[in-house]
Amino acid sequence: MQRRMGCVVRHEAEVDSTNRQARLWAREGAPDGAVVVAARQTAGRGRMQRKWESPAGTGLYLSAVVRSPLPPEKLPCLTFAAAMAACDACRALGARAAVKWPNDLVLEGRKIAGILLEREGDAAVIGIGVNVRQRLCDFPEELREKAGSLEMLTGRPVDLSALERGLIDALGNRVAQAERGEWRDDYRAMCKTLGAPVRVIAADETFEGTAEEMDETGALLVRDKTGTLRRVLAGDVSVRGLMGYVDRDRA
Ligand code: BT5
Repeated sequence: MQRRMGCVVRHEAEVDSTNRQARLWAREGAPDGAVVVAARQTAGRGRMQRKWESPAGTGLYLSAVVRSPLPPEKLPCLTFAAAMAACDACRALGARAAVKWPNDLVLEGRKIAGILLEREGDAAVIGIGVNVRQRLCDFPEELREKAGSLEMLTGRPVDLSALERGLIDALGNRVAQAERGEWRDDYRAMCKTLGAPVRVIAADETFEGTAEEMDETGALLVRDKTGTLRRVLAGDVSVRGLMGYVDRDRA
């Protein structure tokens, strides 16, 4: 059977953003599972108009077009599928990565990867950026406390093509799992935010508490200091550990 994810893979030396390119491609009829990979992004982006640092040859920048049978309200679970896929691919290299709710991958308390899920018509576009070769000095000053790369943190060389293949395969498996509605248990097991003290930073308020659970929609349930359980939706907020970006002793 022909594989779904990565059925066509476009490799580009440089693009503005693989998500933007995948969205254009989706509009032109890219098949389900089509993937764009770039060696460098000049306008890599994160959520909420934030920037994703994407220097040449140091990271994996990849976006997949997914034409999922999931109803639109369930598509956000593809973010969780992608975070698990990135985690699988990094763990296959021996890196003890974990997921930080909702869309980050962390290793030793540092962010090594991020996920950006967007919609283009009926299609979903899943963007994944993984830091592979950066040294600390390669990151802009403001990220040096919280960002890291696979090679920097494991001390071992990483074959970018092998990581790309591993990530595409893992993404295929995790998307299929999410479409069967079975993503939650594995995500909870990989997610280091659960049980941890967190600071929730929303547009209109910031509060602290303990992340107790994640519900079946993927919302985080945080017990605040007054004892109230508050439902926090991915997309609206940033969540920080209280001892740095994530709690390092839990990485
Ligand atoms: C994300 O957003 O983490 C999603 C990143 C998705 C990037 C991929 S690369 C392939 C595809 N094409 C794209 O254009 N995007 C996707 P968010 O949770 O909003 O985090 C963004 C924040 O992470 C920034 O504001 C910085 O603080 C930090 N950051 C930026 N670049 C980073 C890097 N290379 N490593 C670690 N942290 C970074």
